[in-house]
Amino acid sequence: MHPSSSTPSVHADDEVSPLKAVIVGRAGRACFPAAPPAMIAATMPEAHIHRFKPKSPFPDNIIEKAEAELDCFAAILKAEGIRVYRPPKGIDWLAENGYTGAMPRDGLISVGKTLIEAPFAWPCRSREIELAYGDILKELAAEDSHARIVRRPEETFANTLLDEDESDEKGPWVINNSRPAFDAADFMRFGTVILGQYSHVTNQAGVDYLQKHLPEGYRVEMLEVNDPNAMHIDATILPLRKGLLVYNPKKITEAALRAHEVLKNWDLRPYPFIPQEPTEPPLYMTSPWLSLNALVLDGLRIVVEASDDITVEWYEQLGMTCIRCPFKHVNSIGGSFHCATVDLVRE
Ligand code: DAV
Repeated sequence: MHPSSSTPSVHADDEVSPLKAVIVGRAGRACFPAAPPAMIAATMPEAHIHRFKPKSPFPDNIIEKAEAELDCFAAILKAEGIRVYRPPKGIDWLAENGYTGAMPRDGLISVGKTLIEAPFAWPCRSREIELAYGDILKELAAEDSHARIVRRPEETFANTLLDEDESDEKGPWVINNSRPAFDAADFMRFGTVILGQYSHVTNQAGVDYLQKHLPEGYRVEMLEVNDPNAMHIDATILPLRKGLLVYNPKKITEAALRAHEVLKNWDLRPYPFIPQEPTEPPLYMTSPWLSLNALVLDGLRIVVEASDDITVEWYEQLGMTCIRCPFKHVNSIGGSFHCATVDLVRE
């Protein structure tokens, strides 16, 4: 865990260069995140909406298996020579009225040598990074004097995002613009351009906040996405290597992607299948498009859900080598390999 003084603790400028250091989440005593009914209705699968209330833990057997899958994933990454940081075991999210520590991608984004904590829109997630990742953030700062860690400021805890009287400019989203809000998973790095989407958890003030904290010379550009339930871009687009990106054609068009100079000459491939809803365990929080929520190790190799044969075959046709890892129970509680990680260093 202790890089030499010459190795950075944070330095990532894209999603595909060789991964050298990463955070892998832990589930802990994970619970359905409670949020206002309008937020849940806008973002969560209809069949499970009734579970998103306070003190509603995920089933024990699912959490137990999810934890084992996360450990297996971390072991795969370590065996590849990647430095892996993990949060403490057994955090009681039930007692904290929180969600889980398994999805750190939503709450942290590295850009260059800066690591930014997201001002979550969901109040139940407001202390998630502090509780699960506070010590890791301190360690990263201690290891590398060039790392800049931007913690979530107090003013972003204000609980005004769903207030009616502030919501004139809300547009299609349930949140207003009364304070900065974004989830880090609504953004991806493409060199000095950060592509993102507005969503039910990301507002203009949040985009402005992110832009303000980016290193000099970096800028945010917003994608035109067709997704009335938008929350996180990482099941909509997936860069496989420099110059090749796959996307969900139900949510974004090739033209919308190519409109951004940074993707102008890229090979852009629509995912050619309709991903199927698994029967067990249920996808409590997401669509089956998690096939696009994979983790690229280096532009050649990619970690994919062990049973997802059609996706593995397709990625291999596109020139990737797939590393299979079982992850269905992590999927069940809200995400896949991209969600469960934070890239800290990509060479
Ligand atoms: O398609 O349900 C999941 C994104 C997870 N970060 C979806 C989006």
